[in-house]
Amino acid sequence: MNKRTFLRTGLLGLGGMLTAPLMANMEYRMKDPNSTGAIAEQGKFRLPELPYSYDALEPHIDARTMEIHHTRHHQAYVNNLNNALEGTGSEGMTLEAINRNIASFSTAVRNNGGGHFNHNLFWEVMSPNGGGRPTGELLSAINSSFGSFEKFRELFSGAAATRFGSGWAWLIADNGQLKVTSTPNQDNPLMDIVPPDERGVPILGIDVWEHAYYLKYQNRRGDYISAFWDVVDWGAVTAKLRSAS
Ligand code: MN3
Repeated sequence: MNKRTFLRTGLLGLGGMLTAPLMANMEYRMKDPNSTGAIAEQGKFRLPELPYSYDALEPHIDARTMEIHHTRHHQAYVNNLNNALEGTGSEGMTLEAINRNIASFSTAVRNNGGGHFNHNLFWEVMSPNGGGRPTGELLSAINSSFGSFEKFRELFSGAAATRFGSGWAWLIADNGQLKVTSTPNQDNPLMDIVPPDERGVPILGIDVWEHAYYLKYQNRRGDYISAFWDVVDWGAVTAKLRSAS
């Protein structure tokens, strides 16, 4: 019996004892099984395991960067988020719900809750079998929103290159329409503090903090952005587009 089967069986066994918020969490987990770390277990968020090894994205993203990024940076966001949420009465809220209602939380929750959500997404949209071009419904949506894949790629790379300092560039889904946006620090397009026309469900994101590329690329952010396209998992992005609509 794997963990998910156990959770589902346990859910049936508990029957009417479950509260509504917990039911909502379970629903979310089953609908989006990729979002490991998105549900607090025993009141604590946790670092998800990567679905590939640290050296899997070589030569595009090096193993040492991946290991430090995951075990130090992402782990720190998780730890700081758990500390910052203590006593806020947020038990039972998903990571997504916290991000959508970030205006009602502290700056520490904004920075670290954003950091945890953003890195979960980042690991999920990359793969050693990535790269190439999107197909099917994702390609159709890109074509209808941007004109062509090449035009989208240019816009996204430009947003990533011109984000001053630390932050992220995003492809977001907003009522069936796709948009390219960027946010500073660990903000993201789910957050209610982002201007309404830049808000939406992120389906692809690139981390342009220096910690994401400095060991291999030093100050050459453009080279890192070019390399990112070779590891994008278009299947994962398509799945996120589906669950966004
Ligand atoms: Mn990072």
